Amino acid sequence: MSRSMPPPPSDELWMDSALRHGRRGQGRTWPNPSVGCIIVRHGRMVGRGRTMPGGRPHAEAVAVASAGIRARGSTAYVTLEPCAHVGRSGSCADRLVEAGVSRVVTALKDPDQRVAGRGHQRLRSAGIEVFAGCSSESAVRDHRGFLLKTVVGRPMVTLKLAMSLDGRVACRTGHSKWVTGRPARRLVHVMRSQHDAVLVGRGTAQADDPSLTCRLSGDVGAPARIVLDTRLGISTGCKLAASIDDAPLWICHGTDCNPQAVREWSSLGARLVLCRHGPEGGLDLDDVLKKLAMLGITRILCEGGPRVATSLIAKDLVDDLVGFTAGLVLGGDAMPSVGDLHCLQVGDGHRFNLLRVDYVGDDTISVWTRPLDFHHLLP
Ligand code: AOF
Ligand code: ZN
Repeated sequence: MSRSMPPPPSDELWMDSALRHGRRGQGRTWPNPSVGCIIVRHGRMVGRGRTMPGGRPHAEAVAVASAGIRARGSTAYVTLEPCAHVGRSGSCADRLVEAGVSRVVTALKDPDQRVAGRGHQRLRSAGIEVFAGCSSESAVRDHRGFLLKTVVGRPMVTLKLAMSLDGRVACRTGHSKWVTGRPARRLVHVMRSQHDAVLVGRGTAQADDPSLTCRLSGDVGAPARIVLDTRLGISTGCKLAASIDDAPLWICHGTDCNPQAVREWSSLGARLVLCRHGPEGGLDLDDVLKKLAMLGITRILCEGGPRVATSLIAKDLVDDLVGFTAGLVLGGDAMPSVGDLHCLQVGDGHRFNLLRVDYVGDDTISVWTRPLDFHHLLP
């Protein structure tokens, strides 16, 4: 990919629309990225598409179909390099060529080995003008889960902490209902719908007995619920089991678990994922994330508890940190949102960059992120 001139400003505006449209599919397209595509002719949008649930059809196929003959002589804005491999229904680069598109603007190169520059090449060799690298920073952010899964072999992890002003998630008795208010809790359901899976440790699954389903009206996905339970000791009488028809339930466990529990959970319909043990006896989180990526998961929302949060942060596995903070003080004897990290100096802490802050009802939300280097995917 080469960049000769900066893109005209309208390219960035159209690409932002494509990114916004693609983002609306997040949480439902795994193992594929949620790509957005906008087709523009004579300054007007004539077609639009995004990756469909389950990952197919791809965005370009949907957009080209909606544009029909108006795609001739148009510019297509795609948030990821169009695929070049003949998958379940032909390559997107071929679709754009056949539709008569005359210019293609993309945000990023696709690191998938089957694509990796071949999509751009296919378009160029058909005489189409290609500009790659428009709004690439936003695209890296939107496709972060897919990029991490493909390049690093683990999903993106968003850690949600709902805490008091002094960073506590529950009283020392374990009582936690409710630290944050209803609007904040509702926003968590929206966040769930934007992830492929929601993850909790066994402690939280047992203490809170959550169902972790996505209770929103309208056309929303049903992210998989994942519990980390080394010994598979969680009771089959929990709400996660009772709601197994509403959303998939996966349990990551170790080698040392009761065969009776394996049989019971399997017959209930849970997917059991065997993972390696870490040095401290619990599950090795690197291995857990690797196994989940191999199963196609690209975006995980971790909802606690403190033990999982601590291990994820300690291992630098948190990509986005979302803090909901209530105007409540619970005191030093209450449960901290994150456990011991053994920092001796402030510099040993794990620093995140602020993306945005907002009010949610009587609480605040702050979204923090860690920089990610995907230079090789940029022009
Ligand atoms: C596109 N447009 O909307 C998406 C793309 O298994 P397949 O055949 O569906 O291909 C999946 C790969 O296609 C995926 O790994 C990624 O490289 C690309 N995703 N490409 O042109 C899309 N979702
Ligand atoms: Zn494609």
